[in-house]
Amino acid sequence: MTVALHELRAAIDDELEGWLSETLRGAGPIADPIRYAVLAKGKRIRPLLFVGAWEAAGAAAGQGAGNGAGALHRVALGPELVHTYSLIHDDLPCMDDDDLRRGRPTVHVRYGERAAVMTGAALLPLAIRAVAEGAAGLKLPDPVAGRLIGVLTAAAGGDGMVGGQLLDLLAEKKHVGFETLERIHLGKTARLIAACCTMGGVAARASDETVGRLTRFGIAIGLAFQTVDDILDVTGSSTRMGKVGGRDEALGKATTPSVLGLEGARARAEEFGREALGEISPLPGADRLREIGRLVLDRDR
Ligand code: GRG
Repeated sequence: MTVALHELRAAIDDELEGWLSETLRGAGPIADPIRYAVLAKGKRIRPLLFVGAWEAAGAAAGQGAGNGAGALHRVALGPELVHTYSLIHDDLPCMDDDDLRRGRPTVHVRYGERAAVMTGAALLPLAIRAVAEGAAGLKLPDPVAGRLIGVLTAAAGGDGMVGGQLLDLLAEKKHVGFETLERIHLGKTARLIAACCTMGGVAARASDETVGRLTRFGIAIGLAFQTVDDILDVTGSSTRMGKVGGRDEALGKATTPSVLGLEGARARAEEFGREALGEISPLPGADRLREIGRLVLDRDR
């Protein structure tokens, strides 16, 4: 039986809470800022995409259901932990210098800069551990577990999220064209989002054809996600978003509205959305993934 999206999100939150309590036992003072950052109210889009992609790949009836659901959700923690690390580092004074995140003071404001750097660093190995443990729980063969970790780490690294973030910083206060902007968005945001979708297909042992569709869906929905994020930074409510709006303009960031205007950005987000949904239209189990895709496009936080 498939559960509603809010129930799935609650199950992922439960897994996060339970797994961190168990894993951080004996970790000492780093446990507090880790829990503070991870258990704050994130939307959990990335773990939801992982589970949605796994269902779309046709695995819902078999592996991972019942007793295996915990293991599936544990794999889903991997991308969420990488993402949370990126938010902590992105908020640092030497990066975007933000004070508010997920409706609370940022980790460096609450615990100090040194603790924030170390909290982010601690989340990366935790992410790999979650994927490895989840894959073992799902009884996936070692090469499949290795592939899951490979997809996640490639997306997080120098030609993915970290590389995209550097391009983003280098583009500050410069005039950039749409192609450069798309490279930045692909690296800093879409690669990790796409990795969640690829990982769902890989964990479900889907065909290359299906995994390819899920990856292309993930890239397009990831580009839509960042475009909507740029729009919300201009039009959104800081209270609703849990972070301060208007920061992109203050920092002189290259964004879709700054390059294409607000209307152009909205049209671009819809175009990416259509492209994404088209990729998964032949997959019979893709209802959940479509629902998450629409959530990405229609979100207000
Ligand atoms: C400092 C070594 C080092 C690396 C930096 C900071 C970083 C790596 C990458 C930053 C990538 C980044 C923050 C991209 C923005 C992606 C984005 C729009 C995040 C917001 O995601 P949501 O809305 O957040 O899903 P919640 O809080 O809901 O989880």
